[in-house]
Amino acid sequence: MYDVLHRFAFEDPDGNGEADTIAYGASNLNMWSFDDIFAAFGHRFHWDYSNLIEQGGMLFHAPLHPENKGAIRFLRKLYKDGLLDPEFAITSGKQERTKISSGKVGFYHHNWRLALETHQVNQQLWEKHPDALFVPIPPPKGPNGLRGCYARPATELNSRLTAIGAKSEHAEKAKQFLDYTCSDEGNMLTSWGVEGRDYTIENGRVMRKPQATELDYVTSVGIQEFSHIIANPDPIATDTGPIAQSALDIGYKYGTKDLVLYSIASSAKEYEATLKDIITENYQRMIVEYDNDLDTMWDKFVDTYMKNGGTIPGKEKHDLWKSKQ
Ligand SMILES: [Ca+2]
Repeated sequence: MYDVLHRFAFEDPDGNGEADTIAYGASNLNMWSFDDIFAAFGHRFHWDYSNLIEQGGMLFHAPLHPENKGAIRFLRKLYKDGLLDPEFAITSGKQERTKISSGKVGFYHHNWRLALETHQVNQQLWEKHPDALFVPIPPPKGPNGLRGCYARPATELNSRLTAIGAKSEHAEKAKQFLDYTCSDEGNMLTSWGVEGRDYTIENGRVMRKPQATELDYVTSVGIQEFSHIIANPDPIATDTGPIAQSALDIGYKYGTKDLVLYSIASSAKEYEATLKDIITENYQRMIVEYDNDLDTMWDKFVDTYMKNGGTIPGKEKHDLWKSKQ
């Protein structure tokens, strides 16, 4: 991975004669941009601050796991060597996306479960670089062969479930309707909207009209709703279909399945916003201030975390988990 990033940064992939490609695009949206890197060093979960890792019958707060230091060391090296966006700590998710869509980013981490959203990145990319394409790749392998990514089954997309009531008078019609949404025509309609109004097809690619990318509009006309409920793994009958499918395949193959507890402790609201800020700030510092001793910074981070209520939501979740064993 390092070598590929190095080539992105220094071998002028867009051929404009300047070393102006950001090898690894990232944002300040917590540590989300580095999810796969942490997984490669043993951090097995989606970067959600409420996640806990089981070890020896005890639950650990994932961000406190010392194995994360391996990932931080790697990210420090990327940052120091000019392979990580030097502005990542002050770049919002939206700004990151603008950089990616402009064709100035070689690699970034995103949730390909949301293939329709990711398609927007490619669509914007094609405006300047018609031959360019972001494609999903398996998560990188760490020094001990570990790798993983966050993935929920396609049937759990957005955690929704569709059911027909046992006493429904129109069960057969409801079934027909669900069947329709799974057909090619129904898929196109529920995924993209009405052709001409919401999208056009150019060179076999779906090009969404600007309004069809706005959440309010999409919600008001019902686009994307049924495709998410049905969670057809191949919702798009264009060249984005195989991309979405390969992303799902990667999710199935490498997705971590050992999530211990995903519920929010009742104390979470009180403490977790502060804790989240502490994690983000300290992790960013540990990457950016690469000349400072990592162990010292790490200990200071753990100390600050604990002093600000770090043990409380963890204990509550631990007790809840134990009660269910
Ligand atoms: Ca260049």
